[in-house]
Amino acid sequence: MHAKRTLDEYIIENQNSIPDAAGEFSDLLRHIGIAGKIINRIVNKAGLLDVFGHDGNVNATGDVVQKLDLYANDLMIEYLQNTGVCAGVGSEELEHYVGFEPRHNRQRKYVVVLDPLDGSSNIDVNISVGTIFGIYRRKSAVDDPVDIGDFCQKGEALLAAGYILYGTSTILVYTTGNGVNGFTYDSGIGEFCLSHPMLKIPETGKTYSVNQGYYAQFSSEIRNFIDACANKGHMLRYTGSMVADIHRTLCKGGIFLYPSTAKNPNGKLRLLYECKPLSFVVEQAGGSSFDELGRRIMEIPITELHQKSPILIGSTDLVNEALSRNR
Ligand code: P6P
Repeated sequence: MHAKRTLDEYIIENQNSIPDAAGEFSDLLRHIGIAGKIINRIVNKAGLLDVFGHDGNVNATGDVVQKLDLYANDLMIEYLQNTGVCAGVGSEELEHYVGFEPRHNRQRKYVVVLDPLDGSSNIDVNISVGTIFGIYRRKSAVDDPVDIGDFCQKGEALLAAGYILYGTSTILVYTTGNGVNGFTYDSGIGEFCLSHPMLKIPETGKTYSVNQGYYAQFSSEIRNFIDACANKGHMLRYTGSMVADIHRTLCKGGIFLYPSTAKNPNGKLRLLYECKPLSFVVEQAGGSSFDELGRRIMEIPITELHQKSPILIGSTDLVNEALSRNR
């Protein structure tokens, strides 16, 4: 019987892929995993705790804040701060980035961008939700306070990115630029175990994922592409939870689209802590990710923390077909 390969073992075995990591980078990934296990426990019991519903506020980008959003946000921040190597966090739940004081006499070399609980409005109805994270090396000096320039970096500068999907099972998927691996949580031993080694997205697929309710607000080119998918008999699958839709697309092939609409002329999804980390993962798995104008998501400059972008992401054949209608 083969021993299960845990996330911790995999991270340590591969930590040399990050220059001058000296174990610090591994600590960062491991702490994200630990926080994910705790969030998983709470998400799985949400119906039994007073964590359903929202706390009556809206976040920096106008989304109604669910109680669990704040819980996940505070937990992730606590664990990242405790590593001593994270200098600060840019989170969907916080209007401004948060900087950390020095800890354990370690050098705060990295910053983390985070959507602590994406799709959280689905929690009350038991639909999968997820955590999205990206790790950058800070640009400012390690002994200085972080500044906005440490966070507003292009996707190409990402050292690592991934997500934790709290679904029928809980899986942590991440890349450090050398392929994509998935680790399924085994509650029997309390560890994420390698279950999806070197994930590759199929070059094409028969599933398109878009909120059909906005069809009338899409550009004619996007509507033409959606019509072509429907006429080919492709399946429409949309959960309202980006991490779940992207994970299905990654595993089965297909395309996820959140185009610009009258309501969201720049798209709804956030470039820094949703689009770029997930684009890093999908590209590393052999897929593509662009905005409606054909700009590669990983190259789009970021000027503000909560900047939004339309996104077409998934199997390269389908993304190219969608874009060909815009050219
Ligand atoms: P809509 C969840 O709020 C989210 O940020 C993503 O997880 C999801 O893909 C999208 O918004 C859903 O938005 O407008 O279709 O409800």
